[in-house]
Amino acid sequence: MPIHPETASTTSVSVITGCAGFLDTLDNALISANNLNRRMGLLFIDLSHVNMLNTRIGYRKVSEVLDSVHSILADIKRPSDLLERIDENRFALILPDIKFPAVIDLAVNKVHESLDGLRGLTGLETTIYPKTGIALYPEHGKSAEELLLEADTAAQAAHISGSNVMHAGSDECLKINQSKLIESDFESAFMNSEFELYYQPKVDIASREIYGAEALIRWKHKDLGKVNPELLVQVIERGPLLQDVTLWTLNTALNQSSVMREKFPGFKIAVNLSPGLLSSPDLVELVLQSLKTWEVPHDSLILEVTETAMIADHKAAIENLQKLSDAGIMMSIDDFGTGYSSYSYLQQFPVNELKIDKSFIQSLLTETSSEKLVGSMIALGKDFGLSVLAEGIETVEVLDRLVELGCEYGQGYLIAKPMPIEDMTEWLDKPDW
Ligand code: G
Ligand code: MN
Repeated sequence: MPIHPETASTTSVSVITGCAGFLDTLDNALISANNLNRRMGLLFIDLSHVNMLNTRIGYRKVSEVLDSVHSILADIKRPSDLLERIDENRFALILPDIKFPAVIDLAVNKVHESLDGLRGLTGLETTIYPKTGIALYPEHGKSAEELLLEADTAAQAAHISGSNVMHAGSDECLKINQSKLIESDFESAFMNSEFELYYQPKVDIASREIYGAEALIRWKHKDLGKVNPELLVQVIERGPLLQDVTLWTLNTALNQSSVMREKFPGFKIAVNLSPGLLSSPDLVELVLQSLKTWEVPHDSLILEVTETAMIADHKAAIENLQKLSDAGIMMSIDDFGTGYSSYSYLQQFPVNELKIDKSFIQSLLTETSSEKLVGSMIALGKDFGLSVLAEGIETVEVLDRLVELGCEYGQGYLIAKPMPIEDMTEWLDKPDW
């Protein structure tokens, strides 16, 4: 069944007041659908975004628009369909007999097309389309509560994704709901120490010596399992705990690096620094304090900063990075090649390492342009006296080609996947790549 029990039970949904009457209607419809062995469709038609127009067209006009939506929907519905106004700006259309799912898409199209006429009423250029969530009985819920929740959640997912229609249980809908769940559980998970650092080795690809490791944050959610790392980083960067999480990462990585540094003197531990923190007035002090706490030599720490962050070009950011660099900390440009094509920041920012983005490395042997670009980036890095590292090395053929092109360092699944500290410590004793 496509319904996602965890999502359905925990995702926050919009506040619907006074919907008891509607739930009774829906329950009755479900009972008949069940008795007649029919499939039923529920359209949750949400116009709450229209309230944003209060300032532009006034409360009275907005209220008129919503009333018009109601009459338009009442006009176009088939006699057997049930229309309910759940509250001021939300409507439900129950389609009691769906022979095949495409019927429901036709109904949604009809709803949206019919609202084209609102343009005249609002005087606005664009039509006010509702955000419609679609749920089917019995696929997405067996009770009125379940079905409404699925349709409502789908409508909210439509809002978030910027589309007008969303089917409950679709991949996109599940993805959006998952990210909402992750966002709402994130803070307590952090407080409860549910996060963990994984380490991915960075190596000298020609001599095969170990050069260091990058610390990467991971979270195993109690219901959803391993959270997609990219999604996790997005949630962290958008949220209020960015500085706390970064400090936790820095301190944990510096603390855990002692084992790695004992095995390999000169081992460099790399920590990612979010763009949002670069200009923080506390940054330099906090980093220096962590190094002192864990007694880590300054040049054993690499701070990885994405190219896009550098382009932001804030005076405070430049000053911070300069201070960190003056203190002997290594600076690295992460995901190099994906940002702006201006390289002026190579002059403005103190940089020691350049990490070529994995998209170029993964297409190195299949796209001539990638090979040319990688060759140029290696030459550029060397001209500036930087260590050049290729990210995302997955095959021996790519590794060999990078060595031929003069690339010094590498990182990627071929060498090792990111792993917990225990595995990393073992791997360092026997680097089998
Ligand atoms: O570019 P950045 O440092 O943000 O990328 C780190 C991410 O890339 C990590 O989450 C890691 O899991 C992933 N990664 C590391 N090596 C590889 C690889 O060889 N292939 C792919 N597809 N992803 C990788
Ligand atoms: Mn990185």
